[in-house]
Amino acid sequence: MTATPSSAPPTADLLARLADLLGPSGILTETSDVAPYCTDWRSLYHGRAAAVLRPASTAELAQAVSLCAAAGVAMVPQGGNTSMVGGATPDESGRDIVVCLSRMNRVRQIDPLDHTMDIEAGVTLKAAQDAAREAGLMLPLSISSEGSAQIGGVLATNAGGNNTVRYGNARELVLGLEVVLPDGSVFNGLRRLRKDNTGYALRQLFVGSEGTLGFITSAILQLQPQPRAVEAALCAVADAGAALALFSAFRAQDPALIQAFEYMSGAGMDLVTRLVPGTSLPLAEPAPAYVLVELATPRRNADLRTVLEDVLACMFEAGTVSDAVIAESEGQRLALWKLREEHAEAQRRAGASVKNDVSVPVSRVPELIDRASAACAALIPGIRPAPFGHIGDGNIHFNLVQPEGMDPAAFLAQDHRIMDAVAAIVRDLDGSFSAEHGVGRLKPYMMPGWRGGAELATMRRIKDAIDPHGLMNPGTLFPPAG
Ligand code: 2HG
Ligand code: ZN
Repeated sequence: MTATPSSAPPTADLLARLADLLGPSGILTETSDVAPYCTDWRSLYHGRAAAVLRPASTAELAQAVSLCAAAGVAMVPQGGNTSMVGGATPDESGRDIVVCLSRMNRVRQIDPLDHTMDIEAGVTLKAAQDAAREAGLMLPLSISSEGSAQIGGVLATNAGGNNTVRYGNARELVLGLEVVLPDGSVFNGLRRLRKDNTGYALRQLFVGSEGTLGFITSAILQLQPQPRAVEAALCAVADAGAALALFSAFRAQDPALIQAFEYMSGAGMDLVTRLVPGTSLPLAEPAPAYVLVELATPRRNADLRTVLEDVLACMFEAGTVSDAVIAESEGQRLALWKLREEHAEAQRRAGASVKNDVSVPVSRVPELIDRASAACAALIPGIRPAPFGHIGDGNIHFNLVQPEGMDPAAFLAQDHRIMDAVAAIVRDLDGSFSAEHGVGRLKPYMMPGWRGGAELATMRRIKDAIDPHGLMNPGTLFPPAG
């Protein structure tokens, strides 16, 4: 069933019934209204859709899904449309219906004793973080697209990001989940229990399922205490090996203090400071590579600054760090983060780029960067590797910017060659071809080689059991069965 989605085009009668059910704010059918939902933000995919549904409640969504399922119409869940892999874009058939939960955007409750947040799928991650902060707590999930990304999509893709090193991926934050299943029935697992050993942890099946098993409509998320002290530093290092030596030094001091540990190449930083207005390097001179480290603690009277300075002093002495700047104010801390968060935007401004969101065991990151840089240079002379990312988790965005002056389309036409060359090295290092961005429509072709055999077969059996007619997000995650 996963191979050949046998979906039907929606009839005028179905669209009329959906319009009756959802009201004028709940459905878009004009081509110009639907168009923005048919392209991903990277502009890799340009699909078509018969309509966009915007239900206002779980009950409305459940009824709409029942109608679509009875009519055999395929549905594409879309949150903030920030997928890196085209995971929320309809195909070109024009038969799919896009479903957005942005009207379901309430933070229903924050429990200060349970440290939980009861939240609907359409809330942006940024709004969820703000709500937690206002309640004196912290939602410890942070990604570059948090201003647009919505909780439903963040959970459906098991987002990672800058704080995974301390708090885990989105998966680790989910205590409970409500899901509308592909037949319109509702799985209400909105429990806030830390201990609940009553069979399969179904919620975890939907986290990371990329919209192929149902619609996540709301969740109970685990919160953390709000940090009282935060310290951030940008450090100049020679390479990824030195970055890992610095990581080890902070871990040896106190792993519980490390809130983020991010790597940036000199080439990537150079693109940011040249192409993104309002950025500049706060160090005396450019370095081959950089680390942005952030320490945080909720403890009163914690002297984080001394911890940071002590570790950096040792690392200066050892020659691991050649220069560093510590943020002296919240404004400076945000300016350091801007240098990191603008990497994707700077690369977009530099022309076409090919992204490899890969992970390897942390210890093997230096080898990954060296070998993949050499392999890509041999493939396309002048190609510009700009690796950066969550080195503390072994997750590097091994992105490659087109050679100066090359036709962007000619560069992108080589994307599979580039991705395959990097993937071969990642495989050799026991890594993964997608650490946090997922599979989407871009990478299903890699699934048989990496997850084939019993693993992919089991995923297909789960898909077929929950979505027997292949109506949920067709073309995503699964390759055509051969
Ligand atoms: C990040 O860490 C995102 O900033 C995006 O995962 C990375 O542009 C990218 O490849
Ligand atoms: Zn990332």
